[in-house]
Amino acid sequence: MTAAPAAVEGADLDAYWTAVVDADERAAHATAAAALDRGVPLEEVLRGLVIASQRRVGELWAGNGWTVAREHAATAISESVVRRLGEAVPMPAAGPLLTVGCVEREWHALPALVVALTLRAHGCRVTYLGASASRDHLVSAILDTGPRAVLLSASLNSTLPRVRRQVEAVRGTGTPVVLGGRALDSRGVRAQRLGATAYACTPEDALALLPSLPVHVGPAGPLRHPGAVEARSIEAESDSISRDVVVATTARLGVVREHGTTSRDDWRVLLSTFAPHVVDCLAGALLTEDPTVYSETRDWLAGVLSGRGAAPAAVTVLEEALAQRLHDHPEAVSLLGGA
Ligand code: B12
Repeated sequence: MTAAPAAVEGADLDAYWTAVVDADERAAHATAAAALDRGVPLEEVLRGLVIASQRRVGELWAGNGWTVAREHAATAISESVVRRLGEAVPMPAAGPLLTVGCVEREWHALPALVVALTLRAHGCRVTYLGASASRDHLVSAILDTGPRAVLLSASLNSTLPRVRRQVEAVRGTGTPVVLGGRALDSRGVRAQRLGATAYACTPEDALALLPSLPVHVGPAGPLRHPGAVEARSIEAESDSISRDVVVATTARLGVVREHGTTSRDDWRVLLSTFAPHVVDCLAGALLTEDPTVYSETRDWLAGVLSGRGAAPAAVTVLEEALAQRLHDHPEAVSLLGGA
């Protein structure tokens, strides 16, 4: 009988978390390296330390326990740990060539980095494009290297309309495209509606489905349902819609912002900052015909704002302002009414 591989223990996570909180990159890396030396597989180290600690980071920020600056600092520690662990994983000389990246305006690079490193550790040659790869950049990378498949990571529901454009661009080169990340649902329905060749929940799942991917794919079929037409119009006007909605919402809530004195973590600042995210999520819901793309975001925003002292009605007021601004978009109005 072969012994089960060693696992990450509670003490490892405690030590890793303390290092992240103290912004001690050396101690964080030493904890991860010690677990590897004990025989814990790389994927388990990534899952048990990096992903587990990033989950805590997210909860602390959402609950107003941490500022965005602390969230950034903690992520920078884990990102650097993952890069250093990656230095010990050589690029294989053979094996399928894959391109891994994030869609435009997606700054959650760490999930894609974890995916890239896990695939490399399993014998794939990986080109990692990092955060927010433009369509031109992505297409040039594909044409330069001719990968077996492109794997795109999407953490934000608001990136789904841009995911669609990247899927179109990748499929335009004939290359299969696999989607993954928190913006997709676990059954892969959103990915399928966006025209992806496949959806994978984890890098291991992606690895398992690689052999079944077609070698060549045709262009993505057009999305012509009424929601898709509205989604494109909302996307085109996203900035002005967001601005109008913030003006209407703050007027109705009687919000006064003192310029230069309000912190970027204040709920009034966040309301303005996140309005474009909400608008793009609405477009994503219409495009994928999945209202939960929007309702998840609405619920998330309600939690974030109420944890920072906003009036309980703030999100309802924002939603009403959005419905009013989009009065000539019946699918959007209906989705907002039923969400
Ligand atoms: C750190 C972080 C940030 C950092 C990112 C910095 C960086 N360099 O990455 C900063 C501060 C910039 C940030 C900003 C924002 N963030 Co943020 N962020 C996070 C946080 C806390 C951790 C992300 C992370 O590193 N995860 C670790 C990775 C490794 O885990 P993972 O995502 O689970 O990835 C695994 C799988 O999903 C899968 N996978 C992922 N991609 C792919 C791709 C393929 C092809 C495959 C096969 C698999 C796969 O494999 C991975 C390994 O198993 C998450 C919460 C969380 N728990 O993840 C929120 C989170 C992603 N952020 C969120 C939001 C809303 C935002 C902001 C809009 C608001 C904000 N918080 O300031 C902005 C938007 C910025 C932008 N335009 O991109 C939401 C997204 C909700 C949604 N679905 O829309 C989350 C989920 C938090 C939450 N619950 O509200 N964020």
